[in-house]
Amino acid sequence: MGAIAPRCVTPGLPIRASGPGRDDDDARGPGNGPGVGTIVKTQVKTKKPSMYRVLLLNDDYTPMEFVVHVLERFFNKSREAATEIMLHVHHRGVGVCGVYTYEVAETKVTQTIDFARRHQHPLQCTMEKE
Ligand code: TYC
Repeated sequence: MGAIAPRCVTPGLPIRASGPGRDDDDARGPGNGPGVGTIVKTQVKTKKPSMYRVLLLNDDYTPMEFVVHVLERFFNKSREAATEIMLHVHHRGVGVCGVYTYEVAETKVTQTIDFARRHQHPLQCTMEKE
């Protein structure tokens, strides 16, 4: 099958088909005669992904320095930002490490909990829809 050469058209304006085998007749509006159709622009619908907050929970046993390290390592925080988040969690009980799409958030939660377990710390991490 031969490819159809693209034409330069203005959406909404009548276009006259040329030659045999024309196929523009089916979207005729008032005033469009034979061989004249109206280009209808196809709506391309895009959806923004849902975003999820990753939360760190306080506990009495995980060392502060370990929490700072987790925030640097898995959440790409600077030492200063990591320390601020860690202290917020220490004082308030819970804090946001970052906001991500579902699969990224899930990965970070798993990485954090696994890493804490391997170091025998009870640090807990969870996620919630924004
Ligand atoms: N509360 C812990 C301590 O006093 C420190 C800590 C901070 C633990 C944040 C967990 O998510 C956490 N050693």
